[in-house]
Amino acid sequence: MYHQIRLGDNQLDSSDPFLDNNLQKTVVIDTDGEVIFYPNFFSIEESDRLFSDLYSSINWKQDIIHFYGKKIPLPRLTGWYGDEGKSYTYSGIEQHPDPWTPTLKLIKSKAEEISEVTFNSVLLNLYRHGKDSVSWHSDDEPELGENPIIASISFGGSRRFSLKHKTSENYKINLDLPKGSLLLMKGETQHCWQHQIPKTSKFVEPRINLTFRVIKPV
Ligand SMILES: O=C(O)CCC(=O)C(=O)O
Ligand SMILES: [Mn+2]
Repeated sequence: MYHQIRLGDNQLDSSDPFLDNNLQKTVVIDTDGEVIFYPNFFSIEESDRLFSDLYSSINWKQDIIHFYGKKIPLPRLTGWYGDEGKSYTYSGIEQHPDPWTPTLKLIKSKAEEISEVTFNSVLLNLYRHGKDSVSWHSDDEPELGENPIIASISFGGSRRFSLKHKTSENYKINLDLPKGSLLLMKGETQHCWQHQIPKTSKFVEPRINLTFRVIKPV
């Protein structure tokens, strides 16, 4: 089975007390985990302002992974911010967070209000063009605990996001993540599903993604 979620398919769930009248919500996955999509979590104006702010103020780094004796630069730039002492290993790279900035605190508090979680760190990715990507993975590092809740916010150019079930091979979902959107991944999602941002040969504007996380002592 192949699922394609289009923006026009989003349905308003007015029974959710966190939603104001303009906030749309779509349940993307409700089997073996839960993924909820809010396409217009931030307004276009606010998203453009936050994109410019983050683009110029984040301490963007080019991480390198070691693969069969070769040094391979990750196909994106990253930034890592959070509470002091919350270090985290990602793709074999130990990350030490920079301290929260006022802009990140503002975005974090909006993410926390809807997620009902206090996040202590955020990983930022900058996809400079269509050749930047993140390959199939689950956010299942031990520091994230058993069933992590991850709030993923996007600014800048829209990119395709894909989810595939780990055992039901042909169960796959594609959705585009536009500027200002929030994707909440919870429950068993990271056990049962993988996700990616594939490369594209189409022209795409630079994109910034923030994934707010709770890092636990291991
Ligand atoms: O850019 C995205 O939307 C996803 C990023 C991601 O999956 C990650 O950093 O773990
Ligand atoms: Mn991820």
